[in-house]
Amino acid sequence: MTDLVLNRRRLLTGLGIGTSGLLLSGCDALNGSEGFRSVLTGAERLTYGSQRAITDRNALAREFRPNERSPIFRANGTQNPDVPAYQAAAADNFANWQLVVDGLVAQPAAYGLNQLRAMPQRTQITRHDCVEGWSAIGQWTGVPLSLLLRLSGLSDRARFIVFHCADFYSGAPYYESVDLVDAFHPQTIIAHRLNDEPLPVANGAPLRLRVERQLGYKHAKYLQRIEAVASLDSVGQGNGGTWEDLAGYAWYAGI
Ligand SMILES: Nc1nc2c(c(=O)[nH]1)N[C@H]1C(S)=C(S)[C@@H](COP(=O)(O)O)O[C@H]1N2
Ligand SMILES: [Mo]
Repeated sequence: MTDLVLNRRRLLTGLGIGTSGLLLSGCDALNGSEGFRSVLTGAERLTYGSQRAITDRNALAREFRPNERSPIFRANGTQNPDVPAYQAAAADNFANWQLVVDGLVAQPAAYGLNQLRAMPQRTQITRHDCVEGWSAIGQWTGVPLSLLLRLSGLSDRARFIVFHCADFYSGAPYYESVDLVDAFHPQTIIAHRLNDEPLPVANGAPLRLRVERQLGYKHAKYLQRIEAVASLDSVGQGNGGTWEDLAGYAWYAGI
């Protein structure tokens, strides 16, 4: 079982904060050399180009004020999974619900809701856009997915994160997936609260993904398992998600 203590040093190391100071030392001495400066300028141009490509995907989705929230956050797709194990868990107020993190990680883990609630949280008020032509603004609170992936030690062979849900569509469990840019995006959270209340069953209780730069169908509800994989080929029918498999929806549904 994973060591759940959020040891400060481990967190900082995991977040890559510990070593950044090193980058600044020695610059002044080297700046005097013409050769070095032109190398630096070229490198800067390269970095700027790739930086822009990355920054676009990392840009934050717009966040709203509390008074801009929709009076009712509409529910769509499955609104109460017709699955005995889920119904039993709901009757028990999800007291024994477990979120598994496994696949290409050093330390697979399973977290109960209390453990997730005790971790660092992020709250954001965002607009959800469904392809069926409706939107709603809601306030979501949850654990950054990046934190869970770092706690489990994501392998450098991992390329995608798959979300496995408790409900079924056409005989198969609902699932979705994102790449690592979205997995580590600061607004990508495993949400357990909507508008300051525990997540309602209709909206994905007890846990659902928020991936704010993408359309509604990517926001997997009723989360049971988060799996790191190198390829999506052997997951579901191989297109990265339930609606991608069943209806040819785009896997990357950026907004
Ligand atoms: N497990 C699961 N996740 C799901 C769905 C679903 O049917 N099952 N529907 C998707 C679609 S199409 C949308 S628009 C949103 C709806 O989220 P909401 O019910 O909170 O509005 O959940 C998405 N995630
Ligand atoms: Mo949707």
